[in-house]
Amino acid sequence: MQANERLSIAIQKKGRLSEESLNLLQRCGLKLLPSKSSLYYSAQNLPLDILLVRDDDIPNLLARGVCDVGILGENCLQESETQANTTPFRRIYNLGFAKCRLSIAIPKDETFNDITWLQNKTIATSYPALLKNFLNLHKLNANIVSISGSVEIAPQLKMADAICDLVSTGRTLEENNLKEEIIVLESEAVLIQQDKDLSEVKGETLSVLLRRMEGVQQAQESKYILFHAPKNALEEIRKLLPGKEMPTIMQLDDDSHKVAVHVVSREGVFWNTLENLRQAGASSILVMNIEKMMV
Ligand code: PRT
Ligand code: ZN
Repeated sequence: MQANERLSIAIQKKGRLSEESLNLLQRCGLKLLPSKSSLYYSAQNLPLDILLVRDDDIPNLLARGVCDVGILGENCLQESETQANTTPFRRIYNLGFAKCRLSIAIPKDETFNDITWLQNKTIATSYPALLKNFLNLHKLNANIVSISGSVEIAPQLKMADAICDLVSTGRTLEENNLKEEIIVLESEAVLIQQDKDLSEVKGETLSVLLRRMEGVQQAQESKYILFHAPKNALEEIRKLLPGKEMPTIMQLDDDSHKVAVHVVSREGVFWNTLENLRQAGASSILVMNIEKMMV
């Protein structure tokens, strides 16, 4: 196979997305060999390479055809699409990690009645294009100060009245005496490609990878539940099973009144579900993680 038929995936080299991106690809069964330069990994068991780059560079690398697909935050992607005003990238898969929101926050001692508070204010952000869009949408006029880091200190430095920045736990806002008022965008990591089809070989590699990603995600969200139950309680127990999956029911060797029930739940299994199962007659309840899944 020619070198250019290897699918290249760009992921963040160092930062909040890097560990989970690499972890996901490894859980898809890729055996990765790092390059001497530490700029990329080569997969040994699929025609695929992983490029390690800054997340902000990923849209540009895709647009130039340097790589085929990339993993980055929806926030970063939308800022880049809005700035460049180009055809949107194709979102192939929402990956469910690096969840955060781009929010407008103001000093705690300010009274915020509604969005018009922002009128003629100065707002510091690393997302000027998304903020400008948002303000235009609400027919508001505000002065945007574009800064690349430590946005949260701008109000203390009297550089701005408010900020528009990423929030996940809210601790940074709290530490800087700010309160979150408006969510501009909800974000998570996404797998993207340019809005055009890949070659047949690369497309096939991507399909294999996507199937495995789905398997990893399903396995992550699912639990395998096993328990014993009296036959006459099965009807009630069925109603309590999370996810309403079809259970496997097996006769127990030494007890003709009881059966063993196995079921895959596609939802989280909470303590109160287990307590309800127990109350309905279930015993020896086990809840196990699933490593891989293909349906
Ligand atoms: O060097 P490179 O350009 O590759 O990395 P970067 O510095 O641009 O990005 P990085 O690694 O900080 O973040 C990468 C991506 O992670 C972001 O683009 C988001 O998609 C996602 N992400 C998820 C976050 C956060 N959560 C997050 N909390 N990115 C940044 N933050 C910062 C935020 O800016 C603020 O300073 O964390 C602080 C707030 O966190 P809380 O928990 O205190 O609310
Ligand atoms: Zn970045």
